[in-house]
Amino acid sequence: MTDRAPLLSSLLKDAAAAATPRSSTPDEPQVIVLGGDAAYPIGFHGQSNRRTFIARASALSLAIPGLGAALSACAPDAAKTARDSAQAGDAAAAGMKGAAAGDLQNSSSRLDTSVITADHAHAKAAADSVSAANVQFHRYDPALPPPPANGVLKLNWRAYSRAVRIDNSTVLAAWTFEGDVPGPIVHVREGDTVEFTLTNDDSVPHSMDFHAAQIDPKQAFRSVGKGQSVTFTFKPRFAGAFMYHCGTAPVLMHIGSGMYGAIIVSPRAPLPAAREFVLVQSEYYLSAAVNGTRAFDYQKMLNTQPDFMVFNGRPNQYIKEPIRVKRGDRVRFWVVNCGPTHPSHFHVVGEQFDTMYLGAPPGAPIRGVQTWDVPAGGGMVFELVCDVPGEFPFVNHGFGHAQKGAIGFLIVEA
Ligand SMILES: [Cu+2]
Repeated sequence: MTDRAPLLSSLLKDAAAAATPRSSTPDEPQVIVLGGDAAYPIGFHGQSNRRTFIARASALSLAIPGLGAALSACAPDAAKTARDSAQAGDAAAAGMKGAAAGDLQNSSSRLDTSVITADHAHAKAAADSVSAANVQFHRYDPALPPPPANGVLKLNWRAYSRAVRIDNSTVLAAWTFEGDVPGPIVHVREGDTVEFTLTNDDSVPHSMDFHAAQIDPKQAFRSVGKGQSVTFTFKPRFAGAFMYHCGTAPVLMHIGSGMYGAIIVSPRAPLPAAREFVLVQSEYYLSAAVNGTRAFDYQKMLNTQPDFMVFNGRPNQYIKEPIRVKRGDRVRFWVVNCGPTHPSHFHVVGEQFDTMYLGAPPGAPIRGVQTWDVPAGGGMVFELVCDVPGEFPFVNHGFGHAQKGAIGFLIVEA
């Protein structure tokens, strides 16, 4: 850090300070419970938290006949808190009409997240707290893995809760695909076959929505309950950088809790040789620490002011361990913005993109780009030729968000 730009050092120091929970001590690992599966923070067994949980659930249930009544019956104060939260609930419930509780197999009835039992949530949170202190940090490898050699990619994935360390002082108890945030990078070529199975190990229903697929979402992207699986097959029609995510309602909660990643589709005819990297931008919304634990904050997700904005799940990870290439290399960034809400104003300081693809490469390249917005739920391809050695920060040029961790270094070695 000391040999790098003072401005950048200053920014990162400030960002790290801002991200430190007020109630923490320097040596105390923070456990951030992102998922509603851990809706009861560790050591927080009181009625007020139960009210919070029920209020959230009730707010979500407003658009669902029957579910709201059931929740009111089990919590006398729920009706009031539901009214208090009605505005947020209406926003969350948009697009969730006509659902019925318990119908897990139908993608139009996805509000089952709101019927997690308190006992389960509590037990799960406690289990997560035991393991969190021992969770090791690992740098999320941004390198694009090779596509399948035979044109068929078989994926058998599991959805489950897991503690994920994102920096020295912060551990997430996230909802995950395959145990990490983001989930694994998927790479295929246009026209390959993806045979996908998701098995849900969690008590919360989950699902999978690949943006690279053209398929009936009501069937393929349906939610499944604990111990159940969903299988579907698709052939990506277009090359590009695509998002995948859990589509179980409220989608905001499931994406906000860690269930997303990138599926990269290369064109049949190879693009120019390059060092290829995948950057997934996303946001974390967290409540204050309670006994070292921070629960996910659904209201914050609705308010859209994130605590962290990150590339590949960890704030500033490529500042500490940069992406390194050689002088003369072409670098191709496949940038996927998983949101859940904000755009990524992607930019490399001191460089220019000689080629950028809004849509499927190699069609209609745009030349000489400084910055381009990747929308939430979108993906684009950015290329540059590293003919100048140096240390080039890649950033979300919306600096209110770069400041929260969406920044890294591309080191071009001479
Ligand atoms: Cu999910």
